[in-house]
Order: sequence, then C-alpha cells, then structure tokens
Amino acid sequence: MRYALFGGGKRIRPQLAMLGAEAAGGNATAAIPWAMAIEMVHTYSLIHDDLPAMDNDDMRRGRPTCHRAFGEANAILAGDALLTEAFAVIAQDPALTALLAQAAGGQGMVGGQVSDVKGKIKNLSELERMQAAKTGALIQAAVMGGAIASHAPSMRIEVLQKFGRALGLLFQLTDDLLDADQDRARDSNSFLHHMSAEKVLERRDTVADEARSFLAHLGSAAAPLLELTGRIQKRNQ
Ligand code: GRG
Repeated sequence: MRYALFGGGKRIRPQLAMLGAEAAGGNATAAIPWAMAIEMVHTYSLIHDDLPAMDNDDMRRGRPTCHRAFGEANAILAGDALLTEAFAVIAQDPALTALLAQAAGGQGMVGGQVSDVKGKIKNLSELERMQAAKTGALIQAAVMGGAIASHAPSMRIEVLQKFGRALGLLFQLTDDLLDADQDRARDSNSFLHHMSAEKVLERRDTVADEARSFLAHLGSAAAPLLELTGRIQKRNQ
C-alpha cells in the first residue's frame, strides 16, 4: 500500500479536491480527508489496472508495478485495502461517502473499466462515454467533493460539477496525446484511433476553454483551479 501510494504520483486529484474547496469559497484544509480518500481510490485503481488480468504492465512511474514488486496476491490485496480504507477516511460525511461510491463503482470507474476491457469501441461518442466513466468520474468527483467537504452553496457545487466533467475529458485527451507513440494509440480506446493528432489537439483546447468558462462564474477564488486547468492542458507527464 505504501509502495503504491507514495510512488511518485502527480497528486492531481488531491489538488483538484483542495482547489475545488477554495474555488467554491471554502477552506482547502476542510477537503484534506476527501483529497486523501480520492487518491487512495485512484491508487487502488492503478494497482489493479496493472495486473496481468487487466493491462499486464510491468512498470509504472518508472518503477516495477506493485504486483511485479510484491506478487499478484499482495497487489490485489493492497488495492482492496486502499479502496476499503479510503471509505474509512470519509465515513463521517455521508454526502462524500455516497459521492465516492458513485464515482468509483459500477456506474463510474469500475463500469468504465468494464467497457474498456470489453474493447470494440465503435465511435467517438462511445469512447467519450467510456472515458467519462473510467477516468472522468473520479476527476469530476474530486473537484466537486472538495466543494461539498467545505459546505459550499449548491450553486457553486453545480458549477464545479460541470467544470469537473469538462476537466475529466481534458485529462483523457491529454493522456492519449502523451501515449501517442505507444501501441495504446492504435487501439479503439484511444482518441487517436478516432481522430488525427491535430484534431485531438484542437478538441483539447476547445474543452479546456469550456472548462475555464465554468470557472468564470466563481470569481477570483477559482484562480488556482484555473491555473491547474492550464497545467493539465499543457502537461507533458
Ligand atoms: C481497475 C477498477 C479499475 C479501474 C482502473 C483509471 C483506471 C481504471 C485505470 C488507469 C488506466 C489509465 C492509465 C488510464 C488513463 C488515465 C489515467 C487514470 C492515468 C493515470 O492518472 P495520473 O496521470 O497518474 O493522474 P499518477 O501516476 O500521476 O497518479
């Protein structure tokens, strides 16, 4: 659990959680348990995604994957424990508990992973639906949950829900651009299978503008989140 959780991840989801709290007019520290829980769920998903039954990856973040370092059984169990303990961290807050279950479960990340494993994505709208569940749901929940944790007014939570949806898509577009040279770009689960790299770049910029337009409703409190959006748009890792 420690090997994977402290393995050099970018911590984008915890940043989104804390900046979401600030953007909604609240206090970032109120979102710390939420930020931890969402990173624990993200980490479990990567451990399980790397397993032989899924992507069968040997390396992650420049180091052996969890099952390569500790064996398959320990990797499965480390993922199980991270998922379970994530809920313990936020169990005092029923709204956050429900949000995490929704985002990570069958209608969210796990459901998206099922569509991914099934393969055979036929067109762009199917791909966007799969990605919105597999990667987008957790990113959207990260930012929204930050606002919920800091007891923001519902209007602000709704703005961040829309922003989070756009940001999830932006994240996946940039992820596929970063994978452009790898085999993955050739499978139907990559945007590059359905559009040229130029079109993906164009869509990335349109979606980033759309995400920014939502933040305009939140005034100067959203400035750090605006800056993070720009970093995700132009990221190189
Ligand atoms: C196994 C239930 C289950 C789900 C796995 C999200 C996911 C579902 C698998 C990850 C596969 C993958 C590489 C998707 C691309 C988008 C993504 C989540 C990239 C990794 O996220 P980063 O870049 O990772 O935030 P770091 O390493 O920075 O934490």
